[in-house]
Amino acid sequence: MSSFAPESKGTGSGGSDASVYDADDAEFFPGVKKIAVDPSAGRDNTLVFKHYNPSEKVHGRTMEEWLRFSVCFWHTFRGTGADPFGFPTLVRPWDDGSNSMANARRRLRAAFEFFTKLGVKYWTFHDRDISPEGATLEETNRNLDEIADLALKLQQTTGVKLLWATSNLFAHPRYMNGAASSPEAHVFAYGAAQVKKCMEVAKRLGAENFVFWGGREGYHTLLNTDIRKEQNHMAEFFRMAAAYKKKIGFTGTLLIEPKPKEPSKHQYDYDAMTVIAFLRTYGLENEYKLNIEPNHTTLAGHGFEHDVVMSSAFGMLGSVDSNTGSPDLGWDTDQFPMDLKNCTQIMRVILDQGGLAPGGLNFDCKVRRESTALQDMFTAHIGAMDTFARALKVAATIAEEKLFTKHIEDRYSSYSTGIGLKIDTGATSFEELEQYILAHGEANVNSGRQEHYESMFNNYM
Ligand code: XLS
Ligand code: CA
Ligand code: CA
Repeated sequence: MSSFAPESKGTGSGGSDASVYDADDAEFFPGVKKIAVDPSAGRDNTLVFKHYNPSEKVHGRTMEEWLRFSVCFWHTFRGTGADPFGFPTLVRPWDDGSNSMANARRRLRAAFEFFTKLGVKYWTFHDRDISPEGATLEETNRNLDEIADLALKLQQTTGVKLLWATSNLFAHPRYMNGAASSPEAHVFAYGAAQVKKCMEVAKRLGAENFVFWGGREGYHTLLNTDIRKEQNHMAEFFRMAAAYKKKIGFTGTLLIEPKPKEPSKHQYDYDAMTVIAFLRTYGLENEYKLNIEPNHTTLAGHGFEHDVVMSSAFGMLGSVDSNTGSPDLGWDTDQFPMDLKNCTQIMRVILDQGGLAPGGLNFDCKVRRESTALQDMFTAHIGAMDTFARALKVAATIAEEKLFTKHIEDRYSSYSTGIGLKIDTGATSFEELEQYILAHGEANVNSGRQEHYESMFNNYM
């Protein structure tokens, strides 16, 4: 691979000549060829795959089939590196910083070149990151339709598919008090109209899923909030979305993405079990599954893989926003997942449930604001894809050797016979259990052997 164009490196004042990228044959990442697979490449070459080989078979399927990687549009093509303390640092030569339709088209064409060179088969977007909001809903919808036409054309020429679309119901000031949980009905209606249109576009682009993330569906103070009314309204919103999906014949899976806080102080979709309880409370559990983001799981005070394990155990794991937080920070840093042990825990669940399709591993991640070179966009994704490829292989070995399975079976074996089997199958009562203890006396409790299991897990790395 040759080097990138000089203007792509580092910060700068940004593309006053962005229109050169309007030409049909414009290349956005000059010098980058399709990323190669080369396990023998040097350790300091982070622009090749050393482990991810899409056609390689692992545990009965190709890596591409197990991993179903997706690039998100918002961080990778709309992220600027701005933070509450600093101005944008990620200046892309094709992006003139404006909200024009020409800029939206350039970003989209750059994105599809990126997906293709990286070798990823899926992408994801929010309606408002691919096309600008207009002065009225009619104008906004026209913009979205025009960009969706281009997206469809780019999908057809590259073969890249849409993993999921979602509506941004949190950035516009109208949503400051929430959308589906807004105290104002007019705002609720606006959110519904926006999702209706986005779902139509998702259908047109063949989206395999549709995500709802409710960053502003929560509260900042209970002093002004009717929490039961707000959640009743959210349930109505989700009921109407499921009904509209059926009405238009959209076949994608509807997914709710939990997060405990940020930007709301308390978000109603707190974590996997909260969302599952919400869905069951309102009779929506057959219409929705969950999109789990490990960074959000850790913000909820759980371990990295907790929500993936929980939602899968209850048949509700639909897709994964594969990213990570920083264990030493308490907010949503959306970093690329580079930790082999963490990713192995995720892949064990995915293997155990027989795959994630129609969901996937969506990189809801952003390069650090200090990672300003265009090639950082590639190395970040390649590094995470290689980590997941290794994790898949380790998880496959764990599944095939069945050591953990056997240990866990042994640990619960007292439920396979006698009184244990009766408990397990719901065939006993408090009276009978009391008689059992009177007859058998004190319990003899076994060691949990946590360190043994941790060492065993280490032995696979
Ligand atoms: C924000 C969420 C968001 C959803 C899509 O924290 O991760 O990006 O994935 O709206
Ligand atoms: Ca996410
Ligand atoms: Ca996040």
